[in-house]
Amino acid sequence: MISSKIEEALNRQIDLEGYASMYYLAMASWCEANGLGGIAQFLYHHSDEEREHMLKLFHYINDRGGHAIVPAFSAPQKDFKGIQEIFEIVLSHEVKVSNEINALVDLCLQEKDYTTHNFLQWYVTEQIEEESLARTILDKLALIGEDKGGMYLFDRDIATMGINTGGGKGSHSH
Ligand code: OFO
Repeated sequence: MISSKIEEALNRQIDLEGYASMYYLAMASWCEANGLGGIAQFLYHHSDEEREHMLKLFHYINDRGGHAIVPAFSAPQKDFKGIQEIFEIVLSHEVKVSNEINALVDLCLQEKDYTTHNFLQWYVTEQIEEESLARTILDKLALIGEDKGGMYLFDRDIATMGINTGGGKGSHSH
């Protein structure tokens, strides 16, 4: 049985993971509408992964005697200046999620909830991967700069990059 304090905190995490899924979906749609099919594919996949992260929390809360709640999501922005802005938002959102996960881990120790602490380790590892993936992409974009040919190749290559490294290992282990 989880305490109501932990239940509330996990429900807040549901909100963050679900919002990430919606936000990445909005980004995917913008890319698809703007002829960036590869990046769109990567972001659609990333959005699916965030939904999986959210669902994992639903099952955990309910299995432990709590009640997982579907939050109201505010609509994410629909227009973006470009790819650079998109991946800057991705990185800053992932950093925020990592901080929240760390705070949750801390709360579990305070509350002596070692089961939830153990459950959260998967998220700790996942966040390291996600932050590093977003940083790698931003580094690549900085190298490409205004080079149209480079962007063409990037759009082609990133489609598979998402499948191989976008948390693939971790996300499918449950
Ligand atoms: Fe759920 O890993 Fe990103 O936010």
